[in-house]
Amino acid sequence: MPDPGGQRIAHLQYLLPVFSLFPKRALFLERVSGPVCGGPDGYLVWETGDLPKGADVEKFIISAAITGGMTVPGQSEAIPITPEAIIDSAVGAHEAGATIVHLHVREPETGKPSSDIGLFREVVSGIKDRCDVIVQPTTGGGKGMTLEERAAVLPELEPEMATFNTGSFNFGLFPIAERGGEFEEWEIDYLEGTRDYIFRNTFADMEKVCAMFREAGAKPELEAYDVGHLYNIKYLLGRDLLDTPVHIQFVLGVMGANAATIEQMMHMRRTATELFGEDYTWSAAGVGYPAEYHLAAMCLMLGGHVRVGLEDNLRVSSEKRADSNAELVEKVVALGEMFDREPATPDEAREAFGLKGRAEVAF
Ligand code: KMH
Ligand code: ZN
Repeated sequence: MPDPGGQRIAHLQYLLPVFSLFPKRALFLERVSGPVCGGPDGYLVWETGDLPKGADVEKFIISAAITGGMTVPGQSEAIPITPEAIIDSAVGAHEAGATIVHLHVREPETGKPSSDIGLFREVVSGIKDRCDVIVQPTTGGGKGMTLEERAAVLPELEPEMATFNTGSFNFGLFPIAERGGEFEEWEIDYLEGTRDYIFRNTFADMEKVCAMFREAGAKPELEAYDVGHLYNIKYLLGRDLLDTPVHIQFVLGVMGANAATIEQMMHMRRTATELFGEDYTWSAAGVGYPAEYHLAAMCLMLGGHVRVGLEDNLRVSSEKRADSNAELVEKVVALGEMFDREPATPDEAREAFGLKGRAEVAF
């Protein structure tokens, strides 16, 4: 038994839930002299019983990024292309636990990323007819689309949420073509073309899009790919162009922006907290494998939300390519269980984010 007079160091359940073998119970570190078993040198880990009231970690919101706008179909047969396939994949992801589905559309014949509002309308209304998942179209679009094309989903669909990209940067996918594979000619051109591609989101662009979000009554998910983008968000808040609390997603691992490492993720999170205090919600999207799940595990430990999906990552393990978005969601649900966190329902997320509700959208 630990010495009752010893110094209690920390509630480890809050800080390092991965260490807890006793879910819903509290572990404490006790400072002792000399080497001890069961804890770091000089500390004894002991269990004290039920967690203090209110110590349960909140539910987590899973966003499933279904198809993407910067990848090409030749990268994986699992990437859904037609409106029917995108709808089925989104509904399947929701059934597996996704709270939000993040959506792009593709030309049904070729699989090329598209900004066709008719395709968007078909997809979002097809999903809405089948389930109550939060439908979140992109305003990032794909290579070569104008800002007007990318942002047209806001006035046209008036969604509950949409993505908002918070800075310009190089977006390089050309190494995928260099690695070789079974690609159509247009796919190689598309990927190769990113050698000279800037994903443009200037201050003027962002100011315009902020106004469009307010007009549409949509909540932006603020995509921050690098630490400077957090300062751009601060600027927009300072001009009263965004409503609080903001929801920020750290997107790490794009070639041309910040890396999907534990250190950079912590740097982004720490910087965001310095800039915004506790007055924001957040999630992370790791691009590639295993980045997607490394970042998801960090989000789960640190109280954030998560994003997975074929837009960002094509593997479910180092041995196996993903067959579906649902499979990627299932893995993050299982990861959540290990951290005593369960997925939020769409209505719970609506409440947490203060969304207007699915009755208020224009589709
Ligand atoms: N393609 C991802 C790296 C958006 O669609 O607006 C980021 C993204 C942004 O999903
Ligand atoms: Zn996207």
